[in-house]
Amino acid sequence: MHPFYRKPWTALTVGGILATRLAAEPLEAQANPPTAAPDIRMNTVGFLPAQEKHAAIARGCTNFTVVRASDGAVVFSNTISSSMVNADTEETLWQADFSALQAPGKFQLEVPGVGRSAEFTISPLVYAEPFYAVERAFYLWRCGTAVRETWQGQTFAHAACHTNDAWLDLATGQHTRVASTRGWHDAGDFNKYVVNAGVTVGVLFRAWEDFGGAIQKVAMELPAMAEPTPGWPDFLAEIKWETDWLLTMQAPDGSVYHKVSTQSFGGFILPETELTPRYFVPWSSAATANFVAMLAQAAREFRPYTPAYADQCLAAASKSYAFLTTHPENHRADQSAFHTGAYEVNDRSARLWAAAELWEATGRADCLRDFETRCRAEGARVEASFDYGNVGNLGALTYLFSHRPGRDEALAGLLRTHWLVTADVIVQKHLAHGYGRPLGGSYSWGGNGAVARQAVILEAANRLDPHPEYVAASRATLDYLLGRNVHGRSYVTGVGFHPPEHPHDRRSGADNLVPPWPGYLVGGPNPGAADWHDVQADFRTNEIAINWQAALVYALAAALP
Ligand code: 9MR
Ligand code: ZN
Repeated sequence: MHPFYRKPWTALTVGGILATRLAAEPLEAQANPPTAAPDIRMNTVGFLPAQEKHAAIARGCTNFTVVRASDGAVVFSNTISSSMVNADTEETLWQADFSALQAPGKFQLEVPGVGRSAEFTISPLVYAEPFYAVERAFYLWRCGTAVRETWQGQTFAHAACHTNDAWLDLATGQHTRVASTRGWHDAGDFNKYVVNAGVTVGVLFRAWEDFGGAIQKVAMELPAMAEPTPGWPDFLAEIKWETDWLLTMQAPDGSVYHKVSTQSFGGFILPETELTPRYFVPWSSAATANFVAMLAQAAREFRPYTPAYADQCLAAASKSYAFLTTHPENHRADQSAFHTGAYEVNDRSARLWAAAELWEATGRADCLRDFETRCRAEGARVEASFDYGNVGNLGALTYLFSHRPGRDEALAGLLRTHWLVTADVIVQKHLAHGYGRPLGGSYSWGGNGAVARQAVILEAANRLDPHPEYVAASRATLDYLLGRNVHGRSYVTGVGFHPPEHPHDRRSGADNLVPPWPGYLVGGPNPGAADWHDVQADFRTNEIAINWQAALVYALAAALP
């Protein structure tokens, strides 16, 4: 059905890296029978005309039609192409393929003996509205200001919050407040964590670099800001809200505080009513390295709009890089006074990313050497899935697509090969999975974000070596997250069929509105393939978070016209 023969499986042994990773994959998790999911499970937002179109049907069937939503006229019919046992959910799934239907419109799938699907759209613009909602969710996460959104007839809003951030007491022992406002709340909680900002900002900037032209066509309707200066693209203005905060996280010696946080998680109240003191948390080398990478990248991306701000970002990045070179050991933050998100990770991958970004921003030979030494030491490794704790892929991308002279072309070539092999494995996992999930049967906290982040790997592979399977697998991240999954539901609030209603989000729990704040991706099934519960208390599967959200912004941006 899906020819993907370009690379032989023997390629898996390149560098010995991927073969090892595959062997180390955990066994498929135990499945829980899903409750009351519809039998027809598919992306219920819809498809681009040329996109592959698949539905998984959880009841025996032999043929199906696609009908026009307005009058029920049959526009397409086909036999069921195959049935298969999906290992991670232990279900037999019948596969409907209607990729050949390309005409724009609103449709439903109709399966004799099973039923009708929710409505879906085929249109070149089908992802513009989801992109709007999912990107605007960052604006709604802004700390230190009032925000407001009207979505599907409801207005979601809160007043300016956490305007007293933050106390230095627990970082330096000084009873002093230093301004650390702005930034985004991390997740369903209101704290601000530098390490998790790293992969978030890195992936957002990557979206801008890769799809900035398409992104700019979607008006984000952000409130007018005194700064950045008019003429900034909304997408970059949104990231600047975060970098403005990040700049406050640098200590005078160049180290970077790990986070700004209450000592314990607060209750389900609106952020402006959370008046518990918030503190700077002692520095960590992981936060410092992420800071260097983000601000070096910011300098590069912001320079065309505000050179002075770009200079400020670059100076900050350079100062913290100098600090890191004199503190080569992994230094954990002392978080003993805190019970909030730890994000305690080894700094190795962030140091590699930082070196790549500072090289790309400045051309400094010492930074290039630093990156290449680290990259070689890692065997030019490419991560098959990445998140806040392993951001090396972001450094690899900057290096791979750089136009600067001086690279070790043999190393670049090896990295490129590893990248493509990694992408090929993702394609194979996508094809072997009953819901086309590009992460196969591996589930973890925030796994939905990890699914979306596969799009970053796949789209880069497609730029390195264009191949329609990469694009198809990238779009399959959207299919899975928008309904082609064991629950037959969208995992994004306010978007698609039967989306999450009770995310672990303090704003949603505290306001008096029935629907949750819109546009947010929930963490998703974990530890089993079907272990997702649309229950507010379930922070393990039903929380929202900036790092997962940024990945979905990327996957959607890739599908904008
Ligand atoms: O995404 C994080 C996940 O990888 C960890 O296993 C989990 C427990 O430490 O924490 C997750 O991050 C949460 C953070 O600690 C606090 N804010 C909410 C985040 C999403 O659940
Ligand atoms: Zn706030």
